[in-house]
Amino acid sequence: MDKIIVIGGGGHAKIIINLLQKLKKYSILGYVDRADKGDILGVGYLGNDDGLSHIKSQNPRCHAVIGVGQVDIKNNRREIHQRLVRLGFDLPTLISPDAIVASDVKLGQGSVVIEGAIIQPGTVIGHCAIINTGVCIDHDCRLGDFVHMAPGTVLSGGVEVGDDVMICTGAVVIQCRKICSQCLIGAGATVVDDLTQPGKYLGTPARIGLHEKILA
Ligand code: JB2
Repeated sequence: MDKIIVIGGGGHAKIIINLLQKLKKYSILGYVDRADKGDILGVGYLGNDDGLSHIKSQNPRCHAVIGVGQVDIKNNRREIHQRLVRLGFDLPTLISPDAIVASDVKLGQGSVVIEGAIIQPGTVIGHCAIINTGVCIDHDCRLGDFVHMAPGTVLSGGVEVGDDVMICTGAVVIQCRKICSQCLIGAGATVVDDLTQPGKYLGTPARIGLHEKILA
């Protein structure tokens, strides 16, 4: 069985470990974090990121998964990804056996699809995306890299989402709309227009946040 380590030891890491345990495809060596968070679902702490190079040299074919999640546009998932690639780790695509993913859907390296998510035919998703619990992505959507779709979010058919977009819990995007890179769609928001300017969009219909207007 291939070995894998989990980066991070918080809430998202717990979801990832649960998924790995269901997949029964990898032997989980442990998790790395800035601090020891104790055992997570029976998986132990391996130290901080300084030990990654040693772990890789001892386990040359070990894979890695980013278990650090995201609640804002700014996050360090890209840096973590770069560090892992530099050290030679491969990041597999992980799809929960309890998700429904159409056979022609394309998912980039390091993307994860969590329990209850549904992804319909024709959809293409970049690398290191989080398609979280109960997400619904309809046909022919295009999602960039490092997108996080939080639990219960919905994209209707033909939606395009750029890189580094965070769609917060329960938000909805109607069909064929385009969201540019570096946007955050607030919890429960409804996107009915194309969003062409990076920023935080809130409410129904989703409008750019007051803070972003002042800065613009
Ligand atoms: O560079 C890093 C690093 N940055 C943060 N390397 C390593 N090895 N670990 C890192 N961390 C660790 O990730 C932090 O020390 C912390 O233990 C963990 C983040 O945990 P937290 O529970 O705060 O957030 P999360 O990222 O696991 O989950 C957020 O995003 C998810 C998608 C939460 O808000 C969840 O509710 C959400 N579902």
